[in-house]
Amino acid sequence: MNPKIRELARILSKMKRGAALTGAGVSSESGVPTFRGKDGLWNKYRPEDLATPEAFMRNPKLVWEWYNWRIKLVKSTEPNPAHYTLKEFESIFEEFHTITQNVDNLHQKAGSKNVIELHGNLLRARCTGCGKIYTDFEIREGELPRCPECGALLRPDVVWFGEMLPPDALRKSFEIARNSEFFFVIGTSAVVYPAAQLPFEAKEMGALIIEVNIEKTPVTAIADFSFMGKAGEILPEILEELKNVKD
Ligand code: BJW
Ligand code: ZN
Repeated sequence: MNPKIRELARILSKMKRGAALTGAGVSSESGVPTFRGKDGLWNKYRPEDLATPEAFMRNPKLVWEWYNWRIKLVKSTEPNPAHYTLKEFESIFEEFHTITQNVDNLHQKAGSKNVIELHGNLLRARCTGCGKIYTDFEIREGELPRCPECGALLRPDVVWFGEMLPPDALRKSFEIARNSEFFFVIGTSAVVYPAAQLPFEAKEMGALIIEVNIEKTPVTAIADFSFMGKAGEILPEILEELKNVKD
């Protein structure tokens, strides 16, 4: 066992309140593509064409086609050991929240209850007219989905560049970051704001920062523990060691 993991587990075993900020890297072992990096979506597609309100107004068909592909893909995936570990953390610690930038629903599918979605969810659509949320919307080939209530176009219920994050989720996330004794930052490049501010906020309030990523990020410099490796491998090791220490 990695001695750093043992040391971390000893420290965590005395703590009560914590959280994790997760990003696309947490789901990559489930087969969901990340955004940045060699195999990332933004290496193949331009965010300006697909993930802004302007892109949607310009070409809703193109945007929906891309989202349909991603919705199908995500529906065919399953949570991995990283998601399941975070679910376990909810019963190991007195208070534990998963603040996610992911839109793939995999934390919920793994059974996590305290999930805060900062960038929305692919499995929901929202009416651009009346704002109604739909969880079972059907998209027919070559047709744009419309609101059964008001007839306006539906859009994916996700947060695009230049859009505000859901205010309640954002407020709650900052509150959690400021009140956490420990704060995990897992599988995120930590470059998209305001989510990327959360680890710095937690650090400023004295939280222990634990990063799990296959490469360095802007958070690495402030991390008390930095594990360079796959989330689906490192997190279960931390969980196992935590259980050993607690016994
Ligand atoms: C592993 C692993 C394994 C891999 N184990 N690790 C200049 C111009 C315009 C705007 C801005 C600007 N400067 C700042 C802004 C604001 C902008 C922003 O931050 N831009 C930066 C990119 C510069 N932010 C916004 O616009 C936000 N809104 C906002 O700020 O509102 C106020 C405002 C309004 C108007 C103007 C200015 C401000 C909204 C951001 C919305 C982000 N939306 C997306 C798409 C969601 C919908 C969808 O999925 O289609 O969210 S973009 C994309 O990035 C997605 C992600 O949630 C987000 C973060 O990405 P994430 O999760 O970190 O993924 P990656 O791929 O970047 O990283 C993966 C990591 O995993 C890597 O580090 C790997 O190493 C690692 N990894 N495998 C462990 N197995
Ligand atoms: Zn409507």
